[in-house]
Amino acid sequence: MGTLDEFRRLGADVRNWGRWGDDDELGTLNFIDAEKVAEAASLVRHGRVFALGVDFSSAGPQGAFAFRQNPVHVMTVDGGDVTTLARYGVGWSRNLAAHQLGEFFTDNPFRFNDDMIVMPLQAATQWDALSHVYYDDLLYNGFPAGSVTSLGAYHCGIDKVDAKGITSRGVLLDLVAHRGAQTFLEHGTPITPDELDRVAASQGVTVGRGDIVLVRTGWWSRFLSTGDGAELGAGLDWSCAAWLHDHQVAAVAADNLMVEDPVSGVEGTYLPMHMLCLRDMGMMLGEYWDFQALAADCAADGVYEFQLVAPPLRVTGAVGSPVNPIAIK
Ligand code: UVW
Repeated sequence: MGTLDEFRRLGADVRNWGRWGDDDELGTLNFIDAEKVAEAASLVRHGRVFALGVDFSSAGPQGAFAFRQNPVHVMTVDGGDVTTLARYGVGWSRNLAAHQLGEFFTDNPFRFNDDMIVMPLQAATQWDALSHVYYDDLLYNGFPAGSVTSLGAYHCGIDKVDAKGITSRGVLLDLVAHRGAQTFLEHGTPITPDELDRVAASQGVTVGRGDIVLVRTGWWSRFLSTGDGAELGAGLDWSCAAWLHDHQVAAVAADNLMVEDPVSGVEGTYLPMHMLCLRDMGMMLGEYWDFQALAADCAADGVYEFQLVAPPLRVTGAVGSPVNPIAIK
């Protein structure tokens, strides 16, 4: 178990503030340059596409924390409206929506359905923006934490990374296969930097500058079989922040709820790797990704690298974003 002093020392070691300028809000996505994007595209050899996003639905993994709910999806115009509104809508002047829909649906064959979704941006497959987590009242690159207001994140919002795509070479590290786990990595068995090296070596893949590393813990497969979104499983030990820093990784994503191990490896704080990655390094975290089909394909052909395309939504000032990432081989 590390101490808060050790945590702060590692924070100082991996801190990228000023590395790409005092006004930088991209963080380690800066490692992805034009050559890297072209290299990633050259990894597409067969045209096999793997969607890495999970369902956005009421059956999602939220519920354990009162501050996060599963998506609420409601229809705002549907076939049930047609008959009634075509007959009574026009002239229903005190209900403007009914009146307008009545005009659409009267005396012509045109019909349509509309819907809306209400959800925490962190509910399902997502990117954490750099403004998601902080400590000592400072965000990445020293921006004040108070710059995230009720109006959104003025600094380090998800909209700030739009220019990066996000696309790069993706590398899957399959911890489930490496450990020979039944479904997922058992709680209390955090993933160490040495183990990441061993997995990469056994898969015959290297991790380098600008890569987006995908860590398979099996948590999502487990959730699909149990429906228990509160089950903890295992994730990256906080010391993996140094490994990600040393390898000049652009971003890291996992198939679990928090990428890092749910048991804090630092006495006196929660989620130390979140703080080191998002706030000190400027490295985005992806959570609730689904690697099942991709992992099966990688095991079959022995190729663990691919083009990854994972653009967040341009939600102005948001501290995270839903994403439907695509891996292409
Ligand atoms: C927090 O860090 C609070 O949440 P998440 O694991 O979704 O990033």
